[in-house]
Amino acid sequence: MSTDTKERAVHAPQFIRGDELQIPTYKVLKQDGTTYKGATLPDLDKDTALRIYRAMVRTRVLDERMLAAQRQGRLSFYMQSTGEEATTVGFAAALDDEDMIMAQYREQGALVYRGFTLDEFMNQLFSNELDYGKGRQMPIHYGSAKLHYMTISSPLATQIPQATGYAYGQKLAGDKKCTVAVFGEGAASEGDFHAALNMASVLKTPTIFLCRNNGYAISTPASEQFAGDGIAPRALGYGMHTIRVDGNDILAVYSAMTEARCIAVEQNEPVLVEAMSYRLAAHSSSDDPSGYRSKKEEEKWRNKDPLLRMKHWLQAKNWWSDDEDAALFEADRREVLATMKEAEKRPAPVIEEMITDVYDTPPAHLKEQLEGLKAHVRLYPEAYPATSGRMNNG
Ligand SMILES: Cc1ncc(C[n+]2csc(CCOP(=O)(O)OP(=O)(O)O)c2C)c(N)n1
Repeated sequence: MSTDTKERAVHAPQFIRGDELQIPTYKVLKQDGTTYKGATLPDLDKDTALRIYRAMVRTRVLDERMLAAQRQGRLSFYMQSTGEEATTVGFAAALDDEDMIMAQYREQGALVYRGFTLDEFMNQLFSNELDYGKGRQMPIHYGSAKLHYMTISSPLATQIPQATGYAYGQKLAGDKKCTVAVFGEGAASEGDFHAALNMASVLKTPTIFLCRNNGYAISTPASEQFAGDGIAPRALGYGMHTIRVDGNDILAVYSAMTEARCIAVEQNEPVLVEAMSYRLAAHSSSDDPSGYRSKKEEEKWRNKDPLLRMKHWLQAKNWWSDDEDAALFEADRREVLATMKEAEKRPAPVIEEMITDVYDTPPAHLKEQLEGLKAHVRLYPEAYPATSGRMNNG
C-alpha cells in the first residue's frame, strides 16, 4: 500500500506468520492417466495433445543421445531436461507461437515444440558454420529470432528483468502478445528476480514469470535455498497473481499457463507460475549428483515421469498406442544420430566472423587482435584443427 491508501487498522500487535501460508498445488492428471475427480480440465484437442507428446518424446531422446555424445568426447558440454518435459513443452503449447520466450537453459522442450529443427539444435551444439551464433556461445545456448526465442545468457536471472522490459514494449505496441521468463528456483534468489517482479507489477506488463522448481540449484537443495513456501507466494508481496502447479502434469501446466496468458494479455497483468518438478538428470554433463542426493530420492521421482503420465492419458483416450510409441522413439533416435553425424562434419565458422556482426566496420583494435590470433593459429595449427583451415591468409 502507499501512504495514501486507506488502511485497515487493528489495535493489538498482529504479526502475520509466513510459515502459516501454503499455496496449494493444482493437479489434474494422476500417474495412471486418470484425472482427479472434479478437476478442471483444459480444452486440449487431439492434434495439440499429440504435438505436445511428440515434442516431449523428441526432447527426451535428444537429451539422452546428446549426453551420450558428450561422454564419447564428441561434444564439449550438455544439459538435460529429463523429468521436466511437461513443464517446458506444456508452457510453450499454451502460448501463441509469437509470444516471446526468455528462457534459462533447460527449456529445449519449448524450442522443440515451436519447431526448432534437429539440424538447428546440432549446428549450435557443434558450433559449426551454420550455427546462428557462429560459435560464440557454449553448447545449449540456443536462440531463434524466427521462433521468438531469445538467445540464452549464462549469467543467471538476467532474462527476468529483460522479460519485464520486453513485455512493457509489447503492451505499448498493443500487439496482444506476452513474454514468458523461465527460470529455476535457484535463479529466483538473484536480485534481478525481485526487480523484475516489482517493475512488472507497477508498470502492469504482460509478463508470465514461470519458475521451474526442480528441487536443486546444482548441488544446493531448495531447502537450503530459501525458508519460505517456495517461489509462488513471493508474487503476493508485489500484488501479483500467482499459482503453483504440478510441473509433471501436462494438463495442469497447460491449463494454468492458458489462464495465465489470458490474464497477461487481456488484463495487462503479470502472473507468476511455479511449476513443481524434479531435475532427474545431473545439473549438466560436468556434474555428478551421487555426491549430494540419494538414488532412493531419484527413484521416487522416476515414478512420476511426465512422459509416461501423458502417454497413459493419451492411451485412455484411444489417441495413442504402444506400437506408435515405440515407433516414435525409434524414429527420433535414428534422426538425432543422422543429424548429429552431418553437423559434426560441417566446418567451423571462419575466424574473421569473430569480429564481424557487431560493427559495420570493425574497429582497429579488434582487427589487430584478430591478426594476433591468426598468427598464433598459424604457428600451432595442430592445436586448432577446426580453425586453422578456416581463415584468410594475410
Ligand atoms: C549469476 C550467476 N551465478 C551463478 C552461476 C552458476 N550457475 C549456473 S546454473 C546454477 C544453478 C541454477 O539453478 P536453478 O536456477 O534452480 O536452475 P536449474 O539448473 O535447477 O534448472 C548456478 C549456480 C551463473 N551461471 N550465474
